[in-house]
Amino acid sequence: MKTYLVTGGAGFIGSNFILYMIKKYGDSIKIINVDKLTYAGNLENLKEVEHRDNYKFLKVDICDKEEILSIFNTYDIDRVIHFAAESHVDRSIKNPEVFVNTNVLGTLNLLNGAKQSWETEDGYKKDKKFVQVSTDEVYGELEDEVSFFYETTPLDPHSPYSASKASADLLVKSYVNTFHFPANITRCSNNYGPYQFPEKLIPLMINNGLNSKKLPVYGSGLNVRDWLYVDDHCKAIDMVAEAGHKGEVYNVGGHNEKKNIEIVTMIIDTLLEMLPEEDPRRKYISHDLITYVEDRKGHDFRYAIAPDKIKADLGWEPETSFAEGIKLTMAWYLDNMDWMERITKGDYQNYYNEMYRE
Ligand code: NAD
Ligand code: TDX
Repeated sequence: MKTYLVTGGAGFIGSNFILYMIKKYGDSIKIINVDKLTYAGNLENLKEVEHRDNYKFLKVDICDKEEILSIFNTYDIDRVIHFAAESHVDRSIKNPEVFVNTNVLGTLNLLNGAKQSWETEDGYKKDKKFVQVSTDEVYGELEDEVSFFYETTPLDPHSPYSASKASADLLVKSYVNTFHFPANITRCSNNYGPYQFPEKLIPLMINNGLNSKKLPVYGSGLNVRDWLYVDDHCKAIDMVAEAGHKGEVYNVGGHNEKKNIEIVTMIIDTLLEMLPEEDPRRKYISHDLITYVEDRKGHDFRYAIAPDKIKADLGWEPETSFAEGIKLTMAWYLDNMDWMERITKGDYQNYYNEMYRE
């Protein structure tokens, strides 16, 4: 039975990954979820699995070196799937320090924990793998409408967030080069789906729309992101963990570029399509809610991933069309408004008021 150490498993992608893996492998794997439960971590996402014997949650900060070492000494970990991070670009512009601590030093602690527990006299124990879940933002931005990020594109991070992720990637790469450490790096484009915290574009717009609040579009609204349904991403990570060639980087993208304004417009139209005629919220939902606001500092123009290598090497391709994925996502939020209400109380409300000056 393989044991997975999933870091950041209470966050958006991490919790989707744990649910995906338990659905796929049932009792034949064990999952240890290590999460500090920052504002972005929510154990409610994992209600479905929390009572299982093959799932365990540990409230641990990955910056705590001793705790991380002790986890590796206690459990025989086969796979590290490293999601834990500070993940929001706007927050990194306001407060970069926590991004360096968690994203860089936290990653170093995990690398050291895995290395010391996997090392043997002549290499590493068999079938061990560390997957660093990174981002396309480490490549910087595409200034035109036609080119793509490849694994060979030079790293050129622009925000404190992407600089911290690029630093972590370079540490992983250095462990591969120096110590032949068994790792892969995945770099994916913008994810969307259930359980995403409403500081990110899609859930923020859904939440605001349903509460007849303004829809704040940064700058011109013409910036482009390449959207990937979260389950497709989870599948890619599983495939990389199992079959990724040691030391390789894999880009994971949705072949699905959209301008931000297209996304916001589509959300309004889909809300109107999905809400029943008698729903009182319909009255307030319209394109008039769209409000252009001050641009993000250093706002990257366009991200677009070429996922050719992961297709050629591992046979992975995105399976969910955007039309299908956005409907699944919006249906989930409509069915889980109580989830949204609970997490938008408290800290998030303070952040929102400061960010959008309400
Ligand atoms: P998220 O912010 O929703 O979740 C992050 C999780 O990490 C939370 O549960 C939080 O409590 C936990 N965490 C934060 N600091 C920690 C610490 N010091 N110790 C232990 N746990 C800590 O993030 P997400 O959107 O799920 O992203 C997961 C990973 O995927 C990140 O590494 C991110 O860089 C990467 N990524 C995300 C996207 C995206 O579109 N969301 C795209 C590309 C890459
Ligand atoms: O209120 C908003 N208005 C707006 O116009 C917000 C929150 C965002 N935007 C724009 C900025 C971006 O061009 O929407 C686009 C998407 O923004 P985010 O959801 O903040 O995502 P992004 O900055 O692209 O980063 C995401 O993808 C890469 C994740 O947050 C990262 O963790 C991941 O690495």
